[in-house]
Amino acid sequence: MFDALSSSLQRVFKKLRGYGKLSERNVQEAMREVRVALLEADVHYEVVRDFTARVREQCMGEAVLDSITPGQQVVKRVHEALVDLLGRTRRDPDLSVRPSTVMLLGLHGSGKTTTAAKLARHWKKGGRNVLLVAADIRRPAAVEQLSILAGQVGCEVVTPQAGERVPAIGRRALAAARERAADVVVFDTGGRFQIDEELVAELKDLHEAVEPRNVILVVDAAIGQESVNVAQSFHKELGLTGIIMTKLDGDARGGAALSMHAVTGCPIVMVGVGEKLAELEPFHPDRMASRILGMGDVVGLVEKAQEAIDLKDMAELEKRLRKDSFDLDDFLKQIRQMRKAFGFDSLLEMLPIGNEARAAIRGRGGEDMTRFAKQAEAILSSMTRKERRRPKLIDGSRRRRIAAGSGTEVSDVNELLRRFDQARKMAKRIGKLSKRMPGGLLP
Ligand SMILES: Nc1nc2c(ncn2[C@@H]2O[C@H](COP(=O)(O)OP(=O)(O)OP(=O)(O)O)[C@@H](O)[C@H]2O)c(=O)[nH]1
Ligand SMILES: [Mg+2]
Repeated sequence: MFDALSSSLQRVFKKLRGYGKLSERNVQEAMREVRVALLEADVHYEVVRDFTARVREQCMGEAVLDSITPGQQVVKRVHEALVDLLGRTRRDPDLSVRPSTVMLLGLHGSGKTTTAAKLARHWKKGGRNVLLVAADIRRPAAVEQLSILAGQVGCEVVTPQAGERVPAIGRRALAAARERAADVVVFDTGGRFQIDEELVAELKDLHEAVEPRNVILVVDAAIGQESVNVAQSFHKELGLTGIIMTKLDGDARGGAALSMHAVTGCPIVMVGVGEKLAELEPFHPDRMASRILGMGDVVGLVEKAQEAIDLKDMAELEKRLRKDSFDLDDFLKQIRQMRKAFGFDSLLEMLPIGNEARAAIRGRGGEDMTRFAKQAEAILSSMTRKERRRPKLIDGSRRRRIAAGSGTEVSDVNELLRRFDQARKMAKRIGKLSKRMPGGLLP
């Protein structure tokens, strides 16, 4: 979503890094370009004005202009300002009491019902007992939709009884939550095309009945600047504790996400990045800023791997890494898991390789990756077990035999072995990183 912004900012920085020394004029010019980039990304103009003023002021001092790496220093200031803009620190919904209540609200189609199920899945994975509540009484289909999603997630759902009003459902749900010792209760509410009195009154009624600990606005990033106005109005009426932006996977320009915190003062707690129930991510201002500046999100990558990769295999892998006995069998397993674990795109997004390299890889296509994985499986299966265990054995004649056996060329076998070498080095680095992280890579 931040692709265009990301590319323009990286162009500005590339130019800056090119100068051995920066003049005030260079900084002025760069800030003008940053300003245009942000405005084009649809960031609120007042937010843009404050942002560039702050960075310009910080960059004019000796600390930046006279440093040996002035370009880097400017990037650092922009990064810091972006992190602040996005809310500085990660803020989780408050789940400190039992049951903790979470009321979701928002306009029609913003993604409330989907997000309710996504949150349930997310918290359930974290070991919490979650209860979903269908407090959208206007549309019977809405209750049905939430029930189906609850079924997929495997959690219970409270649905309205005939003639029951929203506050009554709320109270009944709270009683059910206590009875079932639920840790979290998520209320899905009805939406409207616009904020109107009736909607606000209904939401306030529910608010009064259940006194939710978390009041979270679900807002569609695709509606751009308008989403910031929506957030302001709901905040005024109901006092939001957090915001979830959905459809960040779409082609919205991202300005709304960048303006949201600055304008409303509310933290973005999570973001929706797709229709599937797993496509919800915690929002980390610093990581998001790094992504925007093309620095990638290595921590996010490791976390994603953690979630997707079979823990037993992972423990085994860590052991083998320590003994430095990572072999082609492990590689095959890794290829299969990687393919299963991440979509090619989300993996690419997180790699710290800059937009140009990313576009180049994309140009060659995700098919390349899939084709590689398939071919790799064929080549690896044509090896003997001994060869997979001890790749060093694979000399010229064995390579020819393997190529013939898998219907590939010797150059393909060479390429695979080269990639294996890379993967082994990468795995070793991740192994080291995991040792530095408290508790290792494993939760
Ligand atoms: N691409 C994408 N689609 C999403 C995301 N979140 C929700 N959607 C889709 O948006 C549409 C509307 O989602 P719902 O969850 O039904 O929205 P709602 O706010 O409950 O709508 P109402 O109950 O009618 O007010 C569905 O087609 C969802 O699949 C997201 O993060 N990315
Ligand atoms: Mg709904």
